[in-house]
Amino acid sequence: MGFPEHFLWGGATAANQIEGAYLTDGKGLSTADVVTSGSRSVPRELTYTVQEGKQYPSHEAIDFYHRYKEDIALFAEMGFKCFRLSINWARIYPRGDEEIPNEAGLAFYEHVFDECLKYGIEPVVTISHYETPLHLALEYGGWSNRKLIEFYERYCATLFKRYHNKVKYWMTFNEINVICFHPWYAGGIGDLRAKDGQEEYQAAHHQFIASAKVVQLARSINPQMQIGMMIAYSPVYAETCNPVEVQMAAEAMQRRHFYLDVQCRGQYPSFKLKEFERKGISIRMEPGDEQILKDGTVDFIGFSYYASTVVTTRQNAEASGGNMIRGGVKNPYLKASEWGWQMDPVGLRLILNSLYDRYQLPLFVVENGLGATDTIEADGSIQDDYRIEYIKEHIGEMKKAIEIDGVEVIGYTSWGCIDLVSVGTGEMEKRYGFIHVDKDNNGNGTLTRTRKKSFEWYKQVISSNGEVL
Ligand code: BGP
Repeated sequence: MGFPEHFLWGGATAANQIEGAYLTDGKGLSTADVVTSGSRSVPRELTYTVQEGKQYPSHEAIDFYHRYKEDIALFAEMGFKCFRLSINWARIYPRGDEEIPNEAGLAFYEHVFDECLKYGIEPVVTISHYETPLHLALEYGGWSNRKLIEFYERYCATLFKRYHNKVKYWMTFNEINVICFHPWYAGGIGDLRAKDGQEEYQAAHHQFIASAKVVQLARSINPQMQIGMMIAYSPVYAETCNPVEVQMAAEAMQRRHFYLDVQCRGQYPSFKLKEFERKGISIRMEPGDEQILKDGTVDFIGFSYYASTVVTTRQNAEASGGNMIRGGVKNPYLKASEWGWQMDPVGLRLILNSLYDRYQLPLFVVENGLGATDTIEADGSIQDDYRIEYIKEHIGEMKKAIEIDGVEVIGYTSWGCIDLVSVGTGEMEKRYGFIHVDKDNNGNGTLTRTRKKSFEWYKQVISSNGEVL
């Protein structure tokens, strides 16, 4: 009973939110390097230079690039079984379209993986997490251009050949469904170029093909490797039992299922094809694409889960707050985070069940956690009981999904296990970590790492394999 014996407990990060060293050792600029923090604006023109000042994520981030040994040692102290990180494409192929990879970039990740493996920590790698080499965005229009498939395949071939004995779990694109909300982050497509869905869905198609092709590629290089998809997934509730609202909620879920259906079942679902027809969207496919999708379905589903959403037919209903992919109205049964994300542990059990019912694939909770402002007490400690409570409740519901419902969950990685730069705010003070990093929104601070109260708590969760919460 309880969690499976080899359950992958750990934490999650993304390269552009932790590494810093944004031009070190031959790294090229990525799309993430040129977003300005504060206004959260993405470049409006397709020609620009990096401005001095506040950049998202700050070009230094938490300097994981130079401090990874210290950080991984802290993860090991907590007993991590795995560590989710991403590879910054522009470290490996600085422009994205060259043929020879940058050896210094490859060596960096090799050292990071070796450091993890030294402690028995399994690296879990996101191949593309909200960054594309900037050159591919400027010269090719990002993922709206089919050429990117070829560049991505080359990048993946390089990674798989180099790391196949060190990395078993891979995910092809972070939150693939975000391409329609934030085409710059998720697809390297400038905001002004994408408006009506045509370009975003075309870009999504290219990512689907790229993902399916590299699933096959990975199998040919080392069949032990497990390639997953990754989606931002959460329940959408109807505000009342009015069937019209229930239908609205179902449609919102279909918008999520589209990505899952293509990547897990290997074909476009009928409801999406009908929607494309109605909206006059036509996806350019090449001969063979349908077969590629069929042959390249994923081995597991990774997903992020933070909060749930409520939809209503009421006009002028009070909005819930939320972020780029959430929205909707207030749920009177739930508390919200400082950023208006409506915390819903039971929602995690619900979606674990609905995903498993629908796809019968192993599930991996690769992001979950509470972004909060932490206070440093006079004695230097951080008493983050609110974070403990959030994670405890979510793990508790995940446990029910496993124990009571029989859902196959292979792991849980808490988002931002060490404080990092937030995507939504571009700043440091929305913190998720078990480990505090001394750096403020203005980039001041010593970058010193300190254990929060939640550090000891998570350590006992892992050592008891989820029995002591
Ligand atoms: C997800 C992203 C992460 C992460 C997280 C929290 O959408 O995959 O990169 O940042 O959200 O969001 P935020 O940083 O806005 O709190």
